[in-house]
Amino acid sequence: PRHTDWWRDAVIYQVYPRSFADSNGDGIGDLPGITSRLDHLDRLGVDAVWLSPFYPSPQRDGGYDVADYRDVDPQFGTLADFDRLTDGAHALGIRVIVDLVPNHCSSDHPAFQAALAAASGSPQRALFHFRDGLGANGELPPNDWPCMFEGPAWTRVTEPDGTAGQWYLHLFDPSQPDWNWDNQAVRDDFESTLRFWLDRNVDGFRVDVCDALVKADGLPDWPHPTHGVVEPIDGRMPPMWDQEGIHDIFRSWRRVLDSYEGTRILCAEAWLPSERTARIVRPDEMNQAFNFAYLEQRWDAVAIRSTIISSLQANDVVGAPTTWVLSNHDVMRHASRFGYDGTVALEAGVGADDPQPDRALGLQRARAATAMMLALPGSAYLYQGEELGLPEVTDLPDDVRQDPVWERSGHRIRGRDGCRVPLPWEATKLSFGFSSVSSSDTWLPQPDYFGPYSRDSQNDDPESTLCLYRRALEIRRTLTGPIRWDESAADGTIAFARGDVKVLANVNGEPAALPEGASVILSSSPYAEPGSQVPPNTTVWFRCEEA
Ligand code: TEU
Ligand code: CA
Repeated sequence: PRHTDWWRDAVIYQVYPRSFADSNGDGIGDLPGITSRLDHLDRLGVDAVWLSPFYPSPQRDGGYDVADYRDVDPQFGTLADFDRLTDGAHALGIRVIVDLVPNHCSSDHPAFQAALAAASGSPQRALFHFRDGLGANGELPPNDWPCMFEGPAWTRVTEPDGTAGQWYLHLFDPSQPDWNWDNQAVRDDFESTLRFWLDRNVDGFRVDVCDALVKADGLPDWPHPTHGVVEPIDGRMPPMWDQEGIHDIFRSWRRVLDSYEGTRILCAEAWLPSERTARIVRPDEMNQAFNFAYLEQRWDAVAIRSTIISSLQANDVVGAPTTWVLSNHDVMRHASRFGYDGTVALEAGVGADDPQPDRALGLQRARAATAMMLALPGSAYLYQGEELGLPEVTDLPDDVRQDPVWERSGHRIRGRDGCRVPLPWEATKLSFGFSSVSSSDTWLPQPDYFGPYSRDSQNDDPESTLCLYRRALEIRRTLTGPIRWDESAADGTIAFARGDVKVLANVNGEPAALPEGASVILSSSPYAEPGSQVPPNTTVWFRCEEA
């Protein structure tokens, strides 16, 4: 049903195009592959699909290094393929959201190539952050900012005359130069990009690192760590994150989206504390922001409950509901994250010689965490493969890994490839139906143990993770109204109601009894007869007969 507030309670499914489905046998997923598998999303029951970047790109950062914002990379297909995908999704009532990457482009982008070829001080260089270096010969970077991946946030260029020259700013990989958003030409160009995709009927944009667009005047030093929580230190915000100027940009985008028919949305991707992302979620700015607080939570009832409460309150400030997310293409899949006791570094990337997660425990907790998330008010983001209970692939050989995240503060980390391995569809086919090539020839190899996780193996098994997701999404549509907390919940459990559906999540408590007369309508773990107790690591939804 078309309603203007569709996004408020939408379930939005993230497709990572390289790894969803391959239509032409090159081992790389593509847009026609996605179109051919839309029935899966339809049967799952999602409201929208968000496509990670499919634009022309040298793929140094999985397509988050865009060389042309208004086209499709030939390895993913054509603009006509994009239109067929969008039309096919819309015909099924599934909305389409694309990824906007406005903080940086690829160093292959013609504008950056032109900047390299132009002189210091030229209008071409003014589209980016070029500066002279410090030191007697300009041999030192212009400030002390680190890049998010490895080393300093500055790279020195060789000038057209062959001499060592200026430096350019990149908060991410050196192949991702940051745009200068103080430059009106940059703003105008992105407005054209928005219109280009809106004209092609997209329903919205997920906006990559949107909190980084504006940098503090003069690019001042910042001798503090920039990873983790972004908050003021000595009364100053970090000069590269969440500067006041970002709101003007978002307001200008809002006006563009609102000039189109229907409700088109903006979702902020920013790793900020929820009270700061709430400042972006406004009627005249973005509809949503990823609420990463739930994703970052460790498996503990007290911590999870207080995260839910503070997330709901943070967004109350502007009257928009929050979002929930447990996995994406940047973090260890939650079926593995929860397989460790204690906390685990989210994005570290695990290798074969590191401590391994307990796969069964991780999956059980992941199912419980998802069942809790899908009962909460607001919108939920799913990442492809989580509906299959896919674990992180921790045994990828180092020589096939492609993610540029590799070394940080002196220790080697293996990057984010483990959550980006191509999906298994049919257990008995080559590459489990992902492609017509074998599992060792897909762009990242699939492990043998993917077979039982494949879509067809789970299709008709009522206990499967896939069937749990389908059922949760179906019942979720009937859940309305705010949360009513049950304050009498036993230690280690979380209990609340939405309308006449009650939810009991036994996180880390003792086996817990359901009230007399409860009838279970959904259970994250195989759940025995009425009257038996709900074990830890399990979420159940139930109804009670009216007294
Ligand atoms: O990620 C933004 C981000 O904040 C990064 O820190 C990211 O979380 C990563 O895990 C760092 O190790 C977005 C995209 O989702 C990511 O895939 C890109 O690499 C990044 O922007 C740069 O475009
Ligand atoms: Ca392909």
